[in-house]
Amino acid sequence: MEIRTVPTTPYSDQKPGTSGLRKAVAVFQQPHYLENFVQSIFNTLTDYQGKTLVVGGDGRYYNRTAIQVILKMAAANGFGKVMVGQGGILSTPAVSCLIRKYQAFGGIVLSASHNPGGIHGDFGIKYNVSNGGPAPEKITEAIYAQSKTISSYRILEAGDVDIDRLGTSKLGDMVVEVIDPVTDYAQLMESIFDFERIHELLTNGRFHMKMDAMHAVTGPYAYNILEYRLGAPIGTVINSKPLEDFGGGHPDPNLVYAKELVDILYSDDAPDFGAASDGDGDRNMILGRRFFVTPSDSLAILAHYAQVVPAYREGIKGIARSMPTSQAADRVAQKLGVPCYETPTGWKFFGNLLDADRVTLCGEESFGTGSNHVREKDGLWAILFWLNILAVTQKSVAEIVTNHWATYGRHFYSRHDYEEIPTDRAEDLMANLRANLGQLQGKQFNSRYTVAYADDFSYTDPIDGSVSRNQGIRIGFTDGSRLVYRLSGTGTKGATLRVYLEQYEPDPYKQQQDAQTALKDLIALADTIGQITHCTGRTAPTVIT
Ligand code: G16
Repeated sequence: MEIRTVPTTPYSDQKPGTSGLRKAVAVFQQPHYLENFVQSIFNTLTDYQGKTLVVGGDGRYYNRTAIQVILKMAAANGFGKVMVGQGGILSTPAVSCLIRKYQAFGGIVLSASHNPGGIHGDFGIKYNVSNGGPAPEKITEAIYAQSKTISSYRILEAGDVDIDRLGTSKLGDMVVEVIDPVTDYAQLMESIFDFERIHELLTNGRFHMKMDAMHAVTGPYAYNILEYRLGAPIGTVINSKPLEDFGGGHPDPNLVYAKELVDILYSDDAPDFGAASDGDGDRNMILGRRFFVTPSDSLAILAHYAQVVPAYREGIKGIARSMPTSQAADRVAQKLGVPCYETPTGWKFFGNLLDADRVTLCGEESFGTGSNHVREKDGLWAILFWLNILAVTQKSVAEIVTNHWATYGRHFYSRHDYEEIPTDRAEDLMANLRANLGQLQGKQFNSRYTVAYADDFSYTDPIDGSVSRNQGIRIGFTDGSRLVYRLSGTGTKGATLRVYLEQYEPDPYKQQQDAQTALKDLIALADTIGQITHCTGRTAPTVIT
């Protein structure tokens, strides 16, 4: 088998976003596009010769094609071994688990996460480092720099590897091991949670749940863990077969896109518990009977109950949340006497804090929660955590959440997304906000809202001192309310403006309102300050979560 060095020319648009490079499939299908990016990754790495790489994806269209290319390029670039999930399947948290367990050099995850898939959908690729987490900014910047000057890539001239059959084969000098995608991850979950108590809950005949895998990667994991290992009734996991186009759906577990599950949980004979996860299995949505748990509240509640879970019995070291995530978790951290860190959006910012053992739990408003067990957010982990809490407390989801609000106060929270707006308009809106920050300080908008601070969030990593600027406009009010504006780093069409709204309510009698009603005045203020309608021409958001 011969190693070929193929001449190529750079593409100018290979800058990784919040989570890797995400583009329409058609973009990835351009000549050498994928190869350029993969070689750019390899060019930034040192001392990987002979070492192991983990490769897998969420099963979306182009996954299998990309894996064959990556295998041949890994062999040509000198990796010693690639571990690949059978059928090309590996969830994002499973990749993180495998890198850590087998001390691999790194991993490549093929996914555009919650973005739609299929031939007309999106594809994505991200590199994870040896701690199992997403490459930090200095590496993604280096990959981007490589992609702008690349002139050739290396690939092995060889036939395709059979990735559907478990076992080991050779590709040139490199070993390819096709592994079961689920086993190692399921064992990790078993080592964290009280499987006996969860088994009792799921088989007592009184408790009912549904888990929507949205035809994405979590299906085989959820089936194995919930139905096979924990004994939940067959049919507990719906839409469990991963499909290349996610069955035409949008594998984003929120109230809009997980409609089938939401309808079940809001029906007359709704089960007690509902959960969904996204394309690559790292996000989660938690529902009770006719009850939605915001991801921000979920993080705070997991932190409050952490000690019911065997792995966290000794208590947690600290919590980290992304800046736009509500401050509900901060209150729990304060009560527990542990630190709470505020990081920019993107799971990669949690890696250093987890490695340094400063935090145990992390979470984001974007339906992501996780812990120090891996270095990615983890959808099924969050679902098992909730089941563990429900099994131990024997309370309903609604009781748990409303008790939490009564104890700590409620952080009313919502995110309004304006999708596919022209990029120049979105950038103008942000530029105007930035330009006006100085004038906002101290300004009063009505009897309730006086600006306490207004800034463009900047983060200095407490471990390595690296600084990340321009991470979103924060406007905080004297009553503790907040407005945050930022542009998404994961969209692939135009720009997506995200407006995050948060308001604190300590009075239990006022906590039962619907969030949109409670936030009504703040929503209006977001338009006044951000000039959203004026700049975008939109009078309403595309998605409200
Ligand atoms: C990714 C990141 C998350 C981030 C989310 C939304 O999630 O890993 O940290 O919160 O995108 O980012 P943005 O607001 O920039 O669109 P995923 O699940 O898409 O990989």
